[in-house]
Amino acid sequence: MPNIHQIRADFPVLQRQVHGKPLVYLDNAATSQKPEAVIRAMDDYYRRYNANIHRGVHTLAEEATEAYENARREVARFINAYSSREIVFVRNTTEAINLVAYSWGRANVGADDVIVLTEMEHHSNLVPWQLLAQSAGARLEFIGLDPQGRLRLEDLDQLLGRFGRQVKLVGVSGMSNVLGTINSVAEIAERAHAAGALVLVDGAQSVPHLPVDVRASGVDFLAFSGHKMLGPTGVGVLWARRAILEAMPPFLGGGDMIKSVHLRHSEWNDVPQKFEAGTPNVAHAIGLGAAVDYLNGLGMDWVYVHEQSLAAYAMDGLSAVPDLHIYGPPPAERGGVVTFNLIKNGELQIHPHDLASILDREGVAIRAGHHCAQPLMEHYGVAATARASFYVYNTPEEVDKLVEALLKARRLFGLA
Ligand code: 7TS
Repeated sequence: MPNIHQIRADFPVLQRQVHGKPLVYLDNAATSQKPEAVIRAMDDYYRRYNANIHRGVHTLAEEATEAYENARREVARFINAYSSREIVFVRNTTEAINLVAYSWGRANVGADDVIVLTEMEHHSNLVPWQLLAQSAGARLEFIGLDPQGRLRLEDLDQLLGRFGRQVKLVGVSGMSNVLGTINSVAEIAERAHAAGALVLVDGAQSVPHLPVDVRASGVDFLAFSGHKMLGPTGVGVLWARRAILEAMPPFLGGGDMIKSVHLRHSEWNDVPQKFEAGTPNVAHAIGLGAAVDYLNGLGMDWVYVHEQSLAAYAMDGLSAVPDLHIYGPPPAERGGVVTFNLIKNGELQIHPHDLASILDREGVAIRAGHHCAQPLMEHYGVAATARASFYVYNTPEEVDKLVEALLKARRLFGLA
């Protein structure tokens, strides 16, 4: 059983103070903090074996290539991929989804075809499909939400029944970055596959926080970001089944993604190199490997239970704050994300940005805004919300500080 005090000691930034108060970092859905082991792994690469990969035969180049490819194997095992050849390193979730929309989308989606998404998607699982739909003449359809912020899977059935084989892809987030809703991607994959559609999961919030198994869930594409799972910024992952990746045309052209180049034509490299044109983010892929190692040390089952219990504790504590409305499902159906507003008779009592500023004075970091999910904000009829999101190093005492800070904010605003 991991010890929370030991975990906290692994994260240098947790030592710091903000406005004279100990930092309470509750903005993990935006990005996570980094343990010493991740910082050290990247530092070590630059200090001891910095070299370009896949090309040199000298010792440093071989060591760097081995470390980079080892990170790929670690990531593959982490999500139970069939092979590390299915792991494409990209910059982030956004780039992974754009890669699929551009490469797979242009080859497989035509006029009057349908992409099914959901009303809770982050902009990065929405805008790339809008771009594809515009260029291909395809249409976008949406799975709606029930009053608890769960997906209405009957909408999926209805769309699959209505459009049949025209539905080429169903794109859904594994976990909402606003509502915390954990979506049943295995069930969605089963229904979509029965109708001949592929399934893409935006794993930006699920892969860092829940055990994710691409074989068990049966999905076709999974996108996620290193920086939200204790790793560095600038590295993310696209996983897809190998046959799908092999059939997809390249996204970017250049060095490393080719087998041979002639003046007027070229032959593509095997996957995953076919999708990794140019010098990749070697240091940060190595850092991501170290982050995966760290998470494996904790165990993803523990990570999930820890965060879910913090969310339950927070929802309980926040119920003591008058007029505080929490969006989304009950604790048992969500991960460590709690989004709320101080709202009375439909009127915001304190704007979420003001709330976040007041909380910052208390050392408590939360996010306020639309969380890159403007259609979801529209669904709820608000422009912005406040959000606390938890990770492995957060404690119930920090949740208490969040609640105290909110009560203080109400007093500052003269609210009874
Ligand atoms: N998908 C989801 C579900 C996300 O939560 C995010 C980032 C992304 C995609 C994009 O990830 P990126 O690494 O490519 O930027 N979400 C947030 C957030 O909730 N607050 O800041 C970033």
